[in-house]
Amino acid sequence: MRILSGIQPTNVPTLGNYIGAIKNFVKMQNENQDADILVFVADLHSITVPRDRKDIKKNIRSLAALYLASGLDPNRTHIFIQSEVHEHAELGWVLECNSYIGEMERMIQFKEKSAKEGASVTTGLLTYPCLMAADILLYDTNLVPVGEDQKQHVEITRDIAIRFNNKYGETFVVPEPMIQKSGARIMSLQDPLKKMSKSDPNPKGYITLLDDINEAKNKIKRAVTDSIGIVKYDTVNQPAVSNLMTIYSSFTNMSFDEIENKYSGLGYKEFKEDLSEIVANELTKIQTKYNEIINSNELDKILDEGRDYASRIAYKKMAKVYKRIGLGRY
Ligand code: ATP
Ligand code: LTN
Repeated sequence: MRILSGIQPTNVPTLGNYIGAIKNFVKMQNENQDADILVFVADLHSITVPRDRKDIKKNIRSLAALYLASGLDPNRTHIFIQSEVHEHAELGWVLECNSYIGEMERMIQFKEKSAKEGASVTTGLLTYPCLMAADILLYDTNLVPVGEDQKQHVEITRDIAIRFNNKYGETFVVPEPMIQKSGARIMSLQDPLKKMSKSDPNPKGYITLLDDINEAKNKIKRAVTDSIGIVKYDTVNQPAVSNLMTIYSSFTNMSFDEIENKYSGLGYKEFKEDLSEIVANELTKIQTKYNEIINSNELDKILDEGRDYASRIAYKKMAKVYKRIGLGRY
């Protein structure tokens, strides 16, 4: 079985990315000893909107180090940078020629992001799901661990794979998304109806894995709640507290019932104090490891190994794709 996922190196990953995606990669790594696992830095994806060169460079290395600091083990998981395996872009093009503008325009993320960009929507923002499909299909991926917002992109990947197989003969494995029951959609700390996002213009809405520890604690303490005053998991009437409980539960493995019992009769203050300590402990652990890794040669060795491993698989698949279509001299 093969498991694959990636994250865009836009800004530093948030608690949402950590709980919805990275923690899940680590869990799958530790629970599936026989699986072949690839996790990459989706740098080609990060240029669908304009980015500063220096930021891209810094974020790529930083994301790779955060994967390791979060518990990905280079002896178990191959970590690489997407643009260093050129077949991603090549297969992306082929899949663009096997998908339709109408289906790309229906993607929720395209609708949301293009609305934000106004007049300067790039073609890449529209065709992005074809590149994501290429990332997945190049490696005969069975399972794709992602947060809730990426489900639609894995579904379109399935559609494209089935369509290609029907047209050219069995070429791609049809993948399944792997989305956790709890924590797949962490909400903003300032607006519980909005997804926590690393590109939110208001930094109080999110905590990144590299935030200053005191600042992170303050963001929890100042997170919006409601006037009901009871720690209760009720996403309809108490979405903000429920979101904080999801973060609490994800870091402590306590159930919502257990958390409700622990804080029964107490207000939000105690709950938030405890949660801010829990988050601070988790961030401190990650940041300590991150600081050991970020400037090491070890990181480059790991990324070289990951690139070489991924390239060997991607090269073969690409030759098969060209052969099926009739391109080149295969
Ligand atoms: P951006 O704001 O730059 O679009 P993002 O914060 O939405 O970024 P992505 O790089 O698109 O992050 O996502 C990386 C992974 O994290 C994906 O698997 C995505 O589903 C997951 N993810 C993103 N935001 C959340 C969230 N708020 N809760 C849970 N999972 C999330
Ligand atoms: N589009 C994803 C990142 C991503 C990805 C992938 C995830 C790019 N390629 C392949 C899983 C599999 C996002 O989070 N924005």
